[in-house]
Amino acid sequence: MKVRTNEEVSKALAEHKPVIALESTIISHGMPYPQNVETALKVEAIIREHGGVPATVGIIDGEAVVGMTPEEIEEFGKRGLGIPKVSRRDIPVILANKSWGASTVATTMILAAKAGVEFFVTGGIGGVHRGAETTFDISADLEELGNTNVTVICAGAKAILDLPKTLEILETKGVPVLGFQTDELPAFYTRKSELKVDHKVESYSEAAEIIRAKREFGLDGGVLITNPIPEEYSMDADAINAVIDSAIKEMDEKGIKGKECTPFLLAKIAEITGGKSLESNIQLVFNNAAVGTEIAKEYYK
Ligand code: PSU
Ligand code: MN
Repeated sequence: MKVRTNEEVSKALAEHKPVIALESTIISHGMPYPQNVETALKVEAIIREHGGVPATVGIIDGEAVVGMTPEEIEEFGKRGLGIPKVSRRDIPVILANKSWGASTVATTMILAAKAGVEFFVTGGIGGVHRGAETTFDISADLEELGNTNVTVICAGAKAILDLPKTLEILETKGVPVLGFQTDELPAFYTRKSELKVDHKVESYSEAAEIIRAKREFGLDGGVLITNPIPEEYSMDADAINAVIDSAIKEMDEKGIKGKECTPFLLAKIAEITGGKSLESNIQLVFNNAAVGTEIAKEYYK
């Protein structure tokens, strides 16, 4: 399969410079317009300031793209939920129909790996949903992390998920879960979850060495680096958990299922918190972009 990369990305890959993939579902389904576009463009700018090359990923007219133009990013943001959210299972239909598709974490990893991009920065990953013991709703992101050779830098996973079960699946799939300067799994809006990561990394170079060890040994699959939200933007745990509980209750009452769950919950949480959660969400992505690019720089040194 052909993946379209732009000139800047192709050149950086050939020269073993740090290229950082970014997902498009966070733009179309994760945030409202126009903050989604502003955030996506600012994240690209932060990556450049730190000496990396950003590559926003998605599917455009049936073409897999690793490195969108600002105009394409704007289009993803404007069309929002009008663009289908594309996880691994959806890729063939979108390619065959020559349509647009917003890449989830799973799909972004697939396209990044095909282009030869090792690093991918985002906000939060999908995981095991609460109640998965009856619904079987487990994000394809976890399967992808188990199989595909991409390092994902995120702020942990939202408490809309069952975090202990998410960690169990990651263990089963053989995914190292590293904490950047923390031994506790960050829970997206908050720095803490009372769950331990596999290993605390103290520095960018330590993280880079672990990724290199996995690649040199030929162990296929991803590496997950969890980076806590900066203290000044972190939310009160009890308050945000109450919001999450009520959002999940409304989702169940409305009978929302499957791929609609995560976008519904993200929008509901932003609505209930009056945009406060959105501000935290934006700031943690900025922070991940900075940390992810620094780790990538160490990796390519
Ligand atoms: N979690 C977030 N923000 C997001 C998502 C998850 O905090 O925007 C998006 C990502 O694209 C992720 C997807 O890959 O939702 C997971 O959806 P699902 O649970 O349907 O696999
Ligand atoms: Mn799901």
